[in-house]
Amino acid sequence: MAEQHADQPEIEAYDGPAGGWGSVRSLADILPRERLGPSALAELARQNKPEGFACVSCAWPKPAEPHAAEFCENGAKATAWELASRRTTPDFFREHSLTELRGWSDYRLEEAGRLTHPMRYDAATDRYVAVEWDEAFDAIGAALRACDPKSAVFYTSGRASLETSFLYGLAARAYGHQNLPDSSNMCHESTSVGLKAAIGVPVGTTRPHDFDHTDLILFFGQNPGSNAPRMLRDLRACRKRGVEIITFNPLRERGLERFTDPQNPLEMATGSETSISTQYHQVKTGGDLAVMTGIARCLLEWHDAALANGEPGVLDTDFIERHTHGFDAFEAAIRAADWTAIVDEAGLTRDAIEAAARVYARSSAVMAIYGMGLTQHVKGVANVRMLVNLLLMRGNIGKPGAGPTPVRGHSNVQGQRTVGITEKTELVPVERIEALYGFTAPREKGLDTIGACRGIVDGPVRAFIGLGGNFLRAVPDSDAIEAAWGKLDLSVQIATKLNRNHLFPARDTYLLPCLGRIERDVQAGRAQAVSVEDSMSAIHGSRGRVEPASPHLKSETRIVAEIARRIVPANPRLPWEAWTNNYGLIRDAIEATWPEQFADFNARMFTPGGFWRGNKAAERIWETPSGRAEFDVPDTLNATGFDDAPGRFRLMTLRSNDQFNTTVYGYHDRFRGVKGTRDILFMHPADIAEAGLAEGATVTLETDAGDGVTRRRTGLIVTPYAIPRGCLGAYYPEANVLIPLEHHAEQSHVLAAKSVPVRIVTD
Ligand SMILES: Nc1nc2c(c(=O)[nH]1)N[C@H]1C(S)=C(S)[C@@H](COP(=O)(O)OP(=O)(O)OC[C@H]3O[C@@H](n4cnc5c(=O)[nH]c(N)nc54)[C@H](O)[C@@H]3O)O[C@H]1N2
Ligand SMILES: Nc1nc2c(c(=O)[nH]1)N[C@H]1C(S)=C(S)[C@@H](COP(=O)(O)OP(=O)(O)OC[C@H]3O[C@@H](n4cnc5c(=O)[nH]c(N)nc54)[C@H](O)[C@@H]3O)O[C@H]1N2
Ligand SMILES: [Mo]
Repeated sequence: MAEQHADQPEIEAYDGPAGGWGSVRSLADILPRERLGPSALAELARQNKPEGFACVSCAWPKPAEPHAAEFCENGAKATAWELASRRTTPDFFREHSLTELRGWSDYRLEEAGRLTHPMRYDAATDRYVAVEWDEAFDAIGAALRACDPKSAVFYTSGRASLETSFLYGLAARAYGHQNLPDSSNMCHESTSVGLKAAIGVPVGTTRPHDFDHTDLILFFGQNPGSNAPRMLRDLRACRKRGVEIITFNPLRERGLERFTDPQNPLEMATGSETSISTQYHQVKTGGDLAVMTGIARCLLEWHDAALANGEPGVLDTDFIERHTHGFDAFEAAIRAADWTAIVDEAGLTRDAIEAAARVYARSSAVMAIYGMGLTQHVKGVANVRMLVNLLLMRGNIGKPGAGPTPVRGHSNVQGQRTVGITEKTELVPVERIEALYGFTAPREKGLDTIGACRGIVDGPVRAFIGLGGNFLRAVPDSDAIEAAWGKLDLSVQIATKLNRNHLFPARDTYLLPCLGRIERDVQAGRAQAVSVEDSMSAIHGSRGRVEPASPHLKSETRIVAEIARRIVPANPRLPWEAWTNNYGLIRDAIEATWPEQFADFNARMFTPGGFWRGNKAAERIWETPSGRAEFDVPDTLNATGFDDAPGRFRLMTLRSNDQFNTTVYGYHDRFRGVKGTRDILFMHPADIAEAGLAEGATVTLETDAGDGVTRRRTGLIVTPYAIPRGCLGAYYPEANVLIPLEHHAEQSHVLAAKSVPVRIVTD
């Protein structure tokens, strides 16, 4: 295991608000850390502007009328990370073998700077050596042609543009597979599966203006202060209008408590804060099904009582009759649920659940915002469906100010799914693709992330292409997958900075450096723009203007096309070269493939605020088998997928405020008061005492999955924290070694990263 410490650990509660001066100070640290001068600030000002670039960090919608500086602390960190002045050159690789680099931390690897040259792994010296682009492409093409297409995996991390993603999916299918896992498989796939089954669309139904019409926000398992900070302004505006925000989260996340807008001079000068949540419920990890069952139960009981008193009911019976299916079975199951079990599984009192239900029962337009706290559980899909059940009970979908609002992760993760990055045939217009592009597309379901991992361990997967990301570090059972990587015939990583995945060679191994989204992308003498889709289905153009980090970089689109033309038989309807010379032609192809959603794509791509590609459920048109929105009957109150047992804890893996997924920007999780280390175990003080541990002691966690495999993470510092009893927290990705590959969500296969059964073993 690589070293992870920066300096001396310091743990001290932070009492500032989210945003505020803390975020300004944190910003002031970033530029020198990446050795950037003030000119970087000019770039920051172009972030999320109509003619600027779409932030490379999160997918939160970019407004039509942006603020002077439409970015947040963490968006700025992401920009600075890409603008970094250091370079990881061929000299760097001459100095360091892969064996040595495997001992470096994630932080140190990426801190080495932007990759500058295409590299090939040389086993004799255990080093990457520079290679010419054409030589690399030819060798990759030959290796792929030599293997069965079904044994190749083309992974995508959610950052690549719509244009690149479309070509990548097309290349895979024309070559002969749809093994197209993407980071969404580890993220909101529970949403894509759950919402599709419930309301016929795989995405949320709300839009930015819904914040102006809502009167209650139910907030489940998402941490906006760190992971979507621009949302805090929407939440603040809602609070100023008196909108209630009811939060369910095992941790008291600062962004959901209080916020000072760092871009509001008056608030900054006076230190005024807006309190965000009007009710804050520290639900047990995996307790949301119980909470939502309790709320539903209250609504049914109050509905009965209201009708008995001759008052209007609490349920929207008209909506339920006209628009839904399956209510009777749902109602029977909820009425049969036992309050003692609900309270026990939720870890909240009945009064607390009733208090939330009371506000829900009197609100007329309700948004339900959620993130990984719901999706990354064995019952992740059931969580999403239960949230929809609650909304359906009161007709809270398809009207202003109401609807499910999943907060997507990567800046284009939702869009990649829209343009064909999926292993599921039914999610792409296969026949239209065949007719337009003149090849026979595979019909057999491809591999998702879990399937790809199994295939790497068991052997049928022979080749892996990573279009961005850090697959090896992001997946569960990361030690086991690392150990199996060497069995591959081919590993190709398209990346901007060095990460741990790049340090595990296959028989043939290539590291291909690409342009970032902020950089100028010139093809055939013309500057190109790309596009991305945000969390609320709006498509935005993005134009990079910065001088590329190295003259040897190629765009992701060009790299994908160069590989494609070497593995797909020549075909005039697949004009890889013409597409790469003019991305506008790729957008025409996207429009031809999905005409309804992408009409006039080129003309509309720079619409302020993006153009909306539409959403049937938002119009109350339900594209489900029954033609109605579907109620779902949960089969349990416990989302973890395992029973409690003496000594067994529920471990959640968490992001700090100083990282983007596996990219560690630094060692300061400001809001949680942790500095200098990521080797932390958050634990309730009474659990610490009961286990006979002392604050600051180091312990080992061992997975308690009963599958005969030993999985351990050592050296975690016991840290008293306001977390429910029986629950623990540790940082992702360092804790991924503890998550069994088969501990994933039913149906969606999202790793159950928020509830891993573990035991504490003293070091
Ligand atoms: N700066 C920054 N921005 C990011 C990212 C980043 O790493 N850094 N990552 C991006 C990506 S890819 C994604 S997917 C999103 C992730 O954004 P989030 O969805 O916020 O993901 P997490 O940080 O994993 O945190 C999930 C939250 O759920 C809570 N939680 C854990 N278990 C439960 C539970 O059982 N029930 C409930 N109700 N809550 C629970 C945790 O306490 C935490 O507040 O952010 C995106 N934006
Ligand atoms: N335990 C645990 N595991 C998790 C999660 C969790 O909450 N807990 N969250 C899951 C989630 S939500 C996600 S989305 C996945 C994330 O999984 P990934 O998307 O695979 O991982 P990232 O860390 O976002 O990828 C970072 C790398 O992307 C490359 N990169 C950055 N920008 C670019 C670019 O513009 N182009 C290219 N080609 N490469 C670029 C850099 O080399 C960088 O090292 O992890 C999942 N794993
Ligand atoms: Mo994600």
